[in-house]
Amino acid sequence: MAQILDQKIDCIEMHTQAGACAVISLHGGQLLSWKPLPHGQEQLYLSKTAVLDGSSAIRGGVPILFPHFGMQGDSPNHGFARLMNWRCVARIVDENSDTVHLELSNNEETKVFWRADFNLRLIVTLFDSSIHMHCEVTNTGGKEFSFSGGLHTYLLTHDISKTRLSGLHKCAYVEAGKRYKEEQQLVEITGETDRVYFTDDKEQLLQLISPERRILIESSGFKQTVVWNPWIEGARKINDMEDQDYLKMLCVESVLVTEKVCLQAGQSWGGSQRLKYLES
Ligand code: TA6
Repeated sequence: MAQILDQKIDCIEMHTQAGACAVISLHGGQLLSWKPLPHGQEQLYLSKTAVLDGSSAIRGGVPILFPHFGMQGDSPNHGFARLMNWRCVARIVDENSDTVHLELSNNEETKVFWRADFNLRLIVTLFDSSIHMHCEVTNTGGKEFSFSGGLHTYLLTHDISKTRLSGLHKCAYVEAGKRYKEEQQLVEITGETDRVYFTDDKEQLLQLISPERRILIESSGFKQTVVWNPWIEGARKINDMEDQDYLKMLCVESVLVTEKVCLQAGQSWGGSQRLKYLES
């Protein structure tokens, strides 16, 4: 277990034998860094002003949103999972990969926000040029419950004006309460963007394309993909993000937003996101 950046949060450093690495924080069960081969360059945005002392959600990496996406009653925005301490329950290292299993289950702190008995397991597997994040939710109590949420992945880019997202052409989306169909083959981000794409029945994979590289984004189980960039005005309003950082990030989130998943006692659900590094 390592402490990063002289901060108070405990992190697990992951490695493959060939040299890919990743860092995952127990606070929030949150991937903070991913450096795939062949170049070992950082692929995730993590704000320089992110709060890394465990007192709030961490701005960047891959926050886990659970048990709801966005606001719900008095519960924190995007749920409490990204505010809680998770535990590491397994570590499996082999010649090609490094896998960490983290868990969060109901406790006195979660009961303040949500009465359900649950277990949320995050399995992160690091390969040389890809990383796989799998979430498994189990109803461990006697009553059914419903949840939403997902993986709020912050991808790093050197210049948003030269960054494109492929794989969304003709896909229906909702933004600011209105429905649209994506007209662009390659989606450009030219202003504040906060869209829920209905990617469930799409066969094509998404790709973040930038001059320095491409990232393949593959989801399963999650019915929607949120694409978010706050742009300059939005970034100014976010305390833990520098004003110009909207130029360096794009969130491509594998999520459940519009419908909740209902689990009966004893039932489980799984969803995953896989990121793969490709040369441009
Ligand atoms: O997923 C997009 C979004 O819901 C945006 O509307 C934006 O507010 C963002 O998440 C960040 O939320 P946060 O609570 O982390 O500031």
